[in-house]
Amino acid sequence: FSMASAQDVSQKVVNRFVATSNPIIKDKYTADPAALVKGDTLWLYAGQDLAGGQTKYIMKNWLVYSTTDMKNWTEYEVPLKITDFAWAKSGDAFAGHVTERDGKYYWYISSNWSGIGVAVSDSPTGPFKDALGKPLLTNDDCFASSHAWACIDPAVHIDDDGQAWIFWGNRECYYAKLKDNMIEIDGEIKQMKFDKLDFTEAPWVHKYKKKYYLTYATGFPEKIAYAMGDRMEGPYEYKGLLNEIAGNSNTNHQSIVEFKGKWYFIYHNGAIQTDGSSYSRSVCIDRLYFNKDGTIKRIQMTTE
Ligand code: FUB
Repeated sequence: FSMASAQDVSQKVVNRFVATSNPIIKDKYTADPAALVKGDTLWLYAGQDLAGGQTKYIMKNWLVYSTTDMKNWTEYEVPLKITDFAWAKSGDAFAGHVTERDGKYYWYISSNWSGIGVAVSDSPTGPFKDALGKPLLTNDDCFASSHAWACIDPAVHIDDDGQAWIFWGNRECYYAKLKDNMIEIDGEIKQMKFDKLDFTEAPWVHKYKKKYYLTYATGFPEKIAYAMGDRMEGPYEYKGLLNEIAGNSNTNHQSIVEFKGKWYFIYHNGAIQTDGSSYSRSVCIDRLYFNKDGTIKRIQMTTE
């Protein structure tokens, strides 16, 4: 168990700010949040939207922030860039997810057409280095893939028995086990299927009171839906929507974590007044509440 906290990291701090309203980051556009809770710190990883009013993605960097109270935030120097992956360098810094095992931090990333990669660091702030020099997963690993973008949006969940699982996909949802070294797929790649899985992208798995929750973006413009199961591999039962189209953004990408006894729904919208849009998004945080039967209440998207 690593106790790395905001105080003992080596990467340079580039900014400190107080966030009392949504979007929490206002000096840059940030998208595809993925949070990691370690000890008393919540680490927030996101892609940076550089489009500035243009109507296409321009995403070259991933960013890292930390907080111990969900109000005071620290931003560190850029920990990872698309150019750190030689095989993906002309792509964009699409959604990723950072997880920790045995004191090492693994950042699973995607790029729009090159595949899913993994970078590793001894610190939650990086610097991160491409662990493989090639993709961990490509479109060829997505056997049902009928289009070029199936291989994006990785999310990893280490189960209570220590087994790590990776989920990913666009239009088709895939999953596999990871080996203990976290940088190799273990065994078969499978496709997630169930009755009402109208899956667009952005899978995320969390666990609450022994139940597994698979959340994902559905439709387009996207809303976030969720399904519940008793095992990581399902079967999952569709339970409904969690949020609506997130202000002015076609995409909607969630990260769900428990921090200091409270559950949070972290996502992005396009709400910054001047030129917030589908390509200039902003990370927001709202509370997530469970009902007594384990279902999740609709998220109230707030400006607070
Ligand atoms: O940010 C680029 C892509 O848009 C992500 O990979 C998707 O989840 C969507 O948010």
